[in-house]
Amino acid sequence: MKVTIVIPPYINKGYYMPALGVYVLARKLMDLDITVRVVDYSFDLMTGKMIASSRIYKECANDILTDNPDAICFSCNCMTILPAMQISKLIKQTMNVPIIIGGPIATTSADEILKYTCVNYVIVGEGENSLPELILSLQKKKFAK
Ligand code: B12
Repeated sequence: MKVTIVIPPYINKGYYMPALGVYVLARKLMDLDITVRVVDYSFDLMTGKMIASSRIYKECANDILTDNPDAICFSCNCMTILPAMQISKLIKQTMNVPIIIGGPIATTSADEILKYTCVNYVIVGEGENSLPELILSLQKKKFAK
């Protein structure tokens, strides 16, 4: 099972720190022998590896799909949820892979996020227990509610 966790692109050059929650979740999944890739497009924007342009969401979608993940998780706040939705729509045009949204905005606005048809699951609150449970359910093809 290959899982990609995505930090969407958000430009705020002087205001970046690694997302602790994402790495905690990655570790939890890796402890279950799940292969995890973390991509941080906010970091890539800050360092200049990625350039802000009208093609940025397409570039992110293509990059996420390079290793053919079995599930894609987005860690989102109020600034990164819309980039995540743009990227998810492009991903779904290419591949029907489960898309899971978590992070502070998932906790405050789960019902709104579920209105996007490109989203399969929203996890509310801390993800240490619920994300591994969901990924294991997907692995066993027992779809969680
Ligand atoms: C430290 C911090 C920062 C730091 C580091 C941010 C970072 N990279 O994580 C800095 C100063 C850079 C920052 C910036 C911003 N922040 Co800030 N920040 C915080 C703060 C104080 C703590 C975050 C933290 O580390 N928590 C501890 C970790 C372990 O928890 P966590 O990140 O939330 O992750 C857990 C869950 O959210 C969940 N989860 C997270 N991702 C995922 C993904 C999946 C798939 C799943 C299932 C679960 C899941 O599981 C994780 C483990 O339990 C919170 C307030 C708070 N008390 O939480 C605000 C907070 C997250 N920030 C907020 C905001 C608005 C911002 C900015 C947008 C501000 C701005 N205008 O620029 C920027 C965004 C930067 C970016 N690139 O996205 C808001 C978000 C509100 C919302 N509803 O979205 C918060 C909640 C503060 C608030 N009350 O307004 N922030």
